[in-house]
Amino acid sequence: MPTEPPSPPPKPPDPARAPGRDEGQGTVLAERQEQRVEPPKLFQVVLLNDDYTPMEFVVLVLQEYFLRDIDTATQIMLKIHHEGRGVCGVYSKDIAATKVELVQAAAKRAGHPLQCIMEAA
Ligand code: TYC
Repeated sequence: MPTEPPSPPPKPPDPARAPGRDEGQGTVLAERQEQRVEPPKLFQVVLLNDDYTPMEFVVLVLQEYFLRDIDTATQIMLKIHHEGRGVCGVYSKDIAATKVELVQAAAKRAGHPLQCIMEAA
């Protein structure tokens, strides 16, 4: 009984046909892919007014966590006191979230009800 000839081994991929390679005619094709990089979304960190947190503590928070000088910190604190809320700074998402956590932790440690939130700028 005749035996079947062994089947040929599978062919390796032809490197000349891979994208961007020499197509066998001395031409190299470069694939141009449009890349769009969106600018990072920004978030504002906002302090809310309350009736109990001392003004001095809010000014200290603005100096320590938002790097405001004492005059600017005082102006921001007074704006919050009169208008109910005020923007402390604008940051990328991670930095804003970290500032909110640090301020909330500092307020809790000091026993003040100060509220700090972040929102899309
Ligand atoms: N309203 C507070 C007071 O009269 C002061 C205050 C200002 C509290 C800003 C919070 O985010 C705040 N002691």
